[in-house]
Amino acid sequence: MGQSEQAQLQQSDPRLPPGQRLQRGWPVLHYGPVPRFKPLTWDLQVFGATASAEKHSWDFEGFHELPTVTVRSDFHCVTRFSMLDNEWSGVAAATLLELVPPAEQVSHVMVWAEYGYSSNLSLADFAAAGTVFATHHNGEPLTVEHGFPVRLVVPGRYAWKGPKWVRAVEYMRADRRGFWEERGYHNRADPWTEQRYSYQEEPGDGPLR
Ligand SMILES: Nc1nc2c(c(=O)[nH]1)N[C@H]1C(S)=C(S)[C@@H](COP(=O)(O)O)O[C@H]1N2
Ligand SMILES: [Mo]
Repeated sequence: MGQSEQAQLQQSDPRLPPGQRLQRGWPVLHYGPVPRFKPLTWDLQVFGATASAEKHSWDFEGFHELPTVTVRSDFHCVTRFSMLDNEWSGVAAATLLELVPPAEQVSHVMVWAEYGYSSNLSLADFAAAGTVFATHHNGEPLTVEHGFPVRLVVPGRYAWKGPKWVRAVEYMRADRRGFWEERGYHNRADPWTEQRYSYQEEPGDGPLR
């Protein structure tokens, strides 16, 4: 099979959203430096509009005692590369919601990472079955470049919605833009309808900028 035929086949894979192509290997892509992991001070916090009005945090050991899941999903970067059928293991976002219930009015979350990177999600996207705080990819611990010790994975959204080096989840009573959402990227980020840029947003897709 020639290379162009192979490319044709790949482009016609029904798992590939419009405008995306398959990527061999796993590129490293992020803004800013790779943070150094500090085991003694690392924690993962849940704060903001919790039902108890208290914030909650796990240290590194505590987080690794939480129940884990393994999920398979496809990964789509807005720069147009996709990787299909990734196996992610870690703690389901739904588990965090059970352990630290949000207040009734919570509609969105902001997921925070080292150095202030952030991304906002609807509560529905966050609670979705495939949304996971991943510690492993295809059975291997995450490397530091790919987000060790924990990154979020949100299937069904462009990959910038999944912060690497996650440190906190903020429960919110209203939507607010995260790092890329403030810088010209679409608030909803659905790859199937190519919600790439904020100029494509319709009324109701996100808060005013
Ligand atoms: N903390 C942080 N997380 C991030 C980013 C970033 O700049 N900082 N970039 C996002 C983008 S745009 C993509 S495509 C994926 C890339 O993940 P990878 O480097 O593991 O392929 O990480 C996402 N998570
Ligand atoms: Mo990306």
